Amino acid sequence: MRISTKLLTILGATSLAAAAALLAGSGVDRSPIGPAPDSAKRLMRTGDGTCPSGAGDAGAGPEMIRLPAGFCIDKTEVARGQYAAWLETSPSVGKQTAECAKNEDFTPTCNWPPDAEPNRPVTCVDWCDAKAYCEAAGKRLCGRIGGGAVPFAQYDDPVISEWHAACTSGGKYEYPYGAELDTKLCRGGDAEDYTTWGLVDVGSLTGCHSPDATYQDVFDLSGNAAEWENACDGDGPEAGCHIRGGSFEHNEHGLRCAMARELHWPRMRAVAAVGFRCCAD
Ligand SMILES: [Ca+2]
Ligand SMILES: [Ca+2]
Repeated sequence: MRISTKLLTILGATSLAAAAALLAGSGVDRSPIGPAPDSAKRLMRTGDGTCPSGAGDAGAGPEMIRLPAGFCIDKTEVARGQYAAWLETSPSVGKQTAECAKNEDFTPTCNWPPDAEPNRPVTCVDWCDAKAYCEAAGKRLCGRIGGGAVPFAQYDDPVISEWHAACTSGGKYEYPYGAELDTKLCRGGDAEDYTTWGLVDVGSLTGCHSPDATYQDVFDLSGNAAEWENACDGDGPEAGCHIRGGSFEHNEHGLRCAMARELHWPRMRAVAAVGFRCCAD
C-alpha cells in the first residue's frame, strides 16, 4: 500500500523533476528519473556489465572480453577441449530452432576427437553447431550488437556487427593489429614458416590482436580458423552465412576484417578451416 501511495503522489506531481525528488526520498526507488525501463536496461549493460564466465571460471568456452562497443566477445576461438566438454553433456539436437531442424549431430566431422590437441580451435562444425554451443554456454553466436542476426549485407558495419566491431577496433583498422598486413602476427596462408602450416593453439600468437584497449585482449580475429557469424541470407539449411577473418588457408585479401563479401558458405557446411567464437551482452 505504501508503494501505491507513493505512485499516487508522483502522478500528482507537476514535473519530472518533482517526481524525481519524491522518488529519491521515498526509499522505494532511488534511481534518477531517466530513460524508459528498456532503454535504462540497455544503458546499464553497455560498457560495464559482467560478461558470462568462461570455462576457467565455472562457465563454458573462452574467457570473455568486454569491448568499448558495449558487448562481450570470446577472447579466442572456441577450442576443441571446450567443445568436447559440451558434447559430454549429451546436448539434445531436438531443441534447435527451425533453420537448424536438419542438424542431427553436433559432433565435428573432422579433426575429431581432440586427442592431444585440446587447444586447437574446434573446426568442422556447421553454423548450427556453433549457434547451439554458444547458447548452451549462456552466450550467442556473434551477430548483431544488442542481439539477433546481422543483416547479410551489413556484415562490414562496425556499428551493427559484433564480429566486425571487434576485428576493426570499432572501425579503425583493416586488420586487427592495424592498416597493413603483417604475416608474422597472425596465422594466415602466407605466413613465412610453412612447416607449421595449419591451425595453431588458440591465443598462442601473442601479437595477433589490436593495439587498443580492450580490443587488445581478443586474439586470432584474423586467420587461424575462419569464424561463423550470425549473418545469413535466408532461413533454410542451404542459406549462405558469412564466415569471418579468413583462416590459415587465406592470403592478404582473405585475412582482412572485411573479407566476407565473397565468403559465405551454406549453413550446414562443416570444413577444417572454419570454427567460431561467441558473444554476449
Ligand atoms: Ca552438425
Ligand atoms: Ca580466427
